[in-house]
Amino acid sequence: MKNVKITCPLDCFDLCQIDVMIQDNKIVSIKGDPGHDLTDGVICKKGLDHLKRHYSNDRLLSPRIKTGNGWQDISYNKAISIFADKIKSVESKSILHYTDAGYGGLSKSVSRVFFNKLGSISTHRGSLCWSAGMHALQKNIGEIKGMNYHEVSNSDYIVLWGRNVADTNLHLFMKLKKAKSEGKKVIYIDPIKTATAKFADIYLQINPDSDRFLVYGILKLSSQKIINRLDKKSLDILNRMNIEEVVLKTNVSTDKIQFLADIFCEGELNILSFLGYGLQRYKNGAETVESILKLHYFTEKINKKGCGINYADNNISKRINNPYIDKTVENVTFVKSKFASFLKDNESIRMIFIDKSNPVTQLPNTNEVIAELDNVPFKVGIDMFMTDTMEMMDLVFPAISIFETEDVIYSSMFSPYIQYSQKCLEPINGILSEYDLFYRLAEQIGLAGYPFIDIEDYLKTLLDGILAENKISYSEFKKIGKLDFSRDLDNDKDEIEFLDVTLRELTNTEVNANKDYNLRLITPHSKNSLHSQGFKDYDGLPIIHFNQQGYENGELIIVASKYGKLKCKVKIDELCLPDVAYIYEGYWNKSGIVNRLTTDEYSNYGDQAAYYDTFIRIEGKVSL
Ligand SMILES: Nc1nc2c(c(=O)[nH]1)N[C@H]1C(S)=C(S)[C@@H](COP(=O)(O)OP(=O)(O)OC[C@H]3O[C@@H](n4cnc5c(=O)[nH]c(N)nc54)[C@H](O)[C@@H]3O)O[C@H]1N2
Ligand SMILES: Nc1nc2c(c(=O)[nH]1)N[C@H]1C(S)=C(S)[C@@H](COP(=O)(O)OP(=O)(O)OC[C@H]3O[C@@H](n4cnc5c(=O)[nH]c(N)nc54)[C@H](O)[C@@H]3O)O[C@H]1N2
Ligand code: SF4
Ligand SMILES: [Mo]
Repeated sequence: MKNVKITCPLDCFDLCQIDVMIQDNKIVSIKGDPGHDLTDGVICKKGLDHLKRHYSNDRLLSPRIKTGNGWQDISYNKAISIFADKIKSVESKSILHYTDAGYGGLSKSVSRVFFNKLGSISTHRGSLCWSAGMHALQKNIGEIKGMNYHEVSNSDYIVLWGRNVADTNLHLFMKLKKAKSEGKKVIYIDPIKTATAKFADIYLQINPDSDRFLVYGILKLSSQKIINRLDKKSLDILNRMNIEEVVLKTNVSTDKIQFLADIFCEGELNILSFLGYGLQRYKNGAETVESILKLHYFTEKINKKGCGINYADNNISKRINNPYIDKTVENVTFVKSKFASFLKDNESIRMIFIDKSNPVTQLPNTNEVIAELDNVPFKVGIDMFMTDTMEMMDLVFPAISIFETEDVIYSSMFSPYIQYSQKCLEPINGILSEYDLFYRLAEQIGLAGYPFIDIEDYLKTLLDGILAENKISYSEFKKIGKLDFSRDLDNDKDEIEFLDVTLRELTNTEVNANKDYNLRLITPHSKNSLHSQGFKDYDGLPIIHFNQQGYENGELIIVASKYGKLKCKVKIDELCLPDVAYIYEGYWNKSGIVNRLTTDEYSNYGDQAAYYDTFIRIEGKVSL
């Protein structure tokens, strides 16, 4: 029996290290590394599913091409020739590269290197995920800095602003369970009464997109010492607000706002805020994150033990330099959520390449995405499975699994580690890794400047700065398996400096703005699936949760937004706000893609998809 360590490559906060047991060239079992401080011997269902996905009968095992008679497997030689000929026949700007974080290892960054070497291409900017909040951090504190989880042990209160740790950040949840048993208090703020809400000591069922009003309410009810720190413009804004208005906007009572003001003003108490990303999937997302940063600034809950904010952290990513990407190449860019509009306005796009993502289910406004994607003459994708996106391609390449390559992985979301992931097995059926595929493609078209080096040299080069700083070699890094980049409060460089300390005038939420569509639709992330990946084998209807009179569990209804319609099964949630409904994101087309309903509008700052600014109505019941 051989024991190998890999890292979970999913787009998750936690970056678990996983022990893989191998016998006779077959993986027998996997489990969370008990010696890893964050993983602590536990991995979630999504992590355990890596094994099922690796050995799945549905896995793509060969390149395939769409023909008049459906899909046909073809050899790599043929598939690479077709791909290379197409690339050579079009101008680089008419190639669109669409990608996301479906796999987090550095080895698969070669697709970006490849397209960069082709010249100026078309690609997206902003994000479906976190970019409104990133904008707020960059603007207010000049860098993406996040307090590390070790500070939980020094804090008295932990405030979770829409960070649904029980479902999306399991290992912070485990740390908070321990913290609670030691007497620390957890406050959870979310419009939906999630599993985290049930776990918290104090739960505030806030109206969607209103956290920034809550923050201003807290500041308004703060002690004179805090008020004295505000400049005139900020004070004027607070003076013009009244607390009844804040209560109405937020659904949080005056008593609770006063309680928050009291703890934030109490000098002796240490408070840590963990911000989720659901909170900023609004047009006003950046303003919300900014307001929470400023709350910590004014109340001085920052730059000391047990205090601070965790949203994301670039301590590792800023140290990774890919010398093979020429940053002077200027691409044609569009806001990611506006993918379909860009295609509509740019008939010059002749070819699209999609990797590490499933835009047909994950981009907003699916109906337009499908219609516009359909018009692109040649489409190529790479995935482990025939997803709804891969079904729309003309040429598909299989992807290897995490067990089939060595890699280096980090997550800028939460885990402070960068980790080495060992190769466990040779790829099934001799399929090519993305690393080898792009190497061969680059060879075939004679791509100047492409790094024709082996994978180990590529990874080593990307880690140059990190290895030098830690005074270790790549082989030593492989042996240690991980390096820790936790922010350190004793290090001046890790202190947070505020660049802008004036409160801004707040923009109203869109609540009830749209009378034709009376329910706001939130589409959060589900516990057992990483986006669409865990819904592969689910073929029931999507489930809609709400608390509306006249409906019963299990009934089927049609819901509509101005973007499309969806057939759903009802699940009554008696704790749901009256004007809110929620459907988890990630369902495949065979069930019904929730993004058929969502808006493709984006945040005022940061180009973030404003998914949760979607409004729907119930069009009627349908029979089973
Ligand atoms: N199991 C699982 N884990 C995941 C993922 C997954 O798909 N599945 N995805 C990963 C990725 S890519 C991401 S981006 C993260 C996302 O991690 P989270 O941010 O934790 O997840 P979301 O589901 O986007 O939103 C969290 C909560 O925000 C709430 N919310 C919505 N609007 C507001 C608001 O205005 N104010 C407040 N206070 N709360 C609000 C939602 O109701 C939801 O419960 O999770 C990562 N982890
Ligand atoms: N309505 C709604 N929509 C949302 C969100 C929401 O809150 N609401 N959240 C958004 C967020 S936060 C995010 S981050 C995006 C995520 O959007 P995506 O990243 O597009 O979502 P996934 O479904 O995880 O798709 C990843 C794909 O990569 C494939 N894959 C896995 N390993 C590899 C590999 O090694 N190589 C290649 N080439 N492919 C691989 C998987 O099989 C899967 O099909 O979704 C967004 N969509
Ligand atoms: S999905 Fe997240 S919590 Fe689950 S095993 Fe992977 S890194 Fe760990
Ligand atoms: Mo995300």
